[in-house]
Amino acid sequence: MAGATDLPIVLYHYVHSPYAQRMVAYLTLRKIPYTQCFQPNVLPRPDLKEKLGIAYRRIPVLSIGRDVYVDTRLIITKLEQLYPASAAHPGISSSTPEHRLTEALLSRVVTDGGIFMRAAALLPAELIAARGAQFVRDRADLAGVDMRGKGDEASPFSTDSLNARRPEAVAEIRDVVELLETTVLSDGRDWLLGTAGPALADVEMVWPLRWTYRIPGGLPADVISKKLFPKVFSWVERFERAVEETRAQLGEPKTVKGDEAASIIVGAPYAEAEGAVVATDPVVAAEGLKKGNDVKLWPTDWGFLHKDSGKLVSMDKTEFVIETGGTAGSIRLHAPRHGFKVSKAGGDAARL
Ligand SMILES: N[C@@H](CCC(=O)N[C@@H](CS)C(=O)NCC(=O)O)C(=O)O
Repeated sequence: MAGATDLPIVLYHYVHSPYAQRMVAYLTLRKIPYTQCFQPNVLPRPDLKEKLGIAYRRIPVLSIGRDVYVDTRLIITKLEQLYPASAAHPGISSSTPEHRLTEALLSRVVTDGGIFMRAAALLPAELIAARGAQFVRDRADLAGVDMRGKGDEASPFSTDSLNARRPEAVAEIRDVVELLETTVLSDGRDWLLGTAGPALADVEMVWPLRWTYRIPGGLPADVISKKLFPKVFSWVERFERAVEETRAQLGEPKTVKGDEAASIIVGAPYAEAEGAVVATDPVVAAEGLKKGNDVKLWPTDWGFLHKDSGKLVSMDKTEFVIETGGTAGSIRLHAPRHGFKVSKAGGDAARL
């Protein structure tokens, strides 16, 4: 097995994805080289589904060697382990236990606590409508709404539905912005934890706000603006500049098409040794799971209509790993325990 830092990394993403922007910011600040493979912002994504057999329908997806990882929370955790701080790859995570807790809580609360969902609900309905019916229906699929036989208005991304959610979203995002303005940033510091440069806590908190700043008409200026919250807005702009400056030093990542991306992945060695299915794990014990079982794997929040199939390679307290594959060859697919489920294939795979 090669050292992880010798292995190729491929990032599948699209530029307007806020989760992908979070990943790009992390990879840039850590100076971790990667190749990118752009994906459409709606299904189908044959580069993932057909070539690699990955049914997971969300973005980003990142490979390290022949291991492929989904969900930015797992991806960042893996990169922290496989690329420890060095002169070539500056560390941005904290060393004190309090700060490590803050990073972890921010990572959880921004996704699980609904901050991202509220930020997404700030997308003006006209902007979504302008993307067309295919987008509106695709996002209904993402939310798990069966649109068969239904009109576009049944989508949670229809104009009426978006307009109805917006006022609540404005109130919630204002609340988060005010919290930052009046607590950590109130003393005039540059970065959330008082570090000399942007740190993991900044990466974990800034991305939904940074994304909404760029959406034309996203923030109502009378409620959330630079005038009302100067410290938060300056912090977001500072972060933007830090990422841009580092990217300018590094140069743009190489972009490849799906065929090349898939052959880079299946042609590489695995980044990680094969793990075990931990017999004492409560879910392993309850479901009678064993290494080599045919299983289904899916996220439980959004995108759960698309389940991955493969052989269970390992399952421990942090992740599920299955072996799957497509026309390009086989890969190991990793998903975090948190927010995902596995079930024996042929069982009641649809339950959440
Ligand atoms: N928990 C996932 C969420 C990823 C996610 O929801 N990404 C959005 C794009 S920002 C997505 O996949 N949207 C639907 C799509 O692009 O198909 C993560 O941390 O990576």
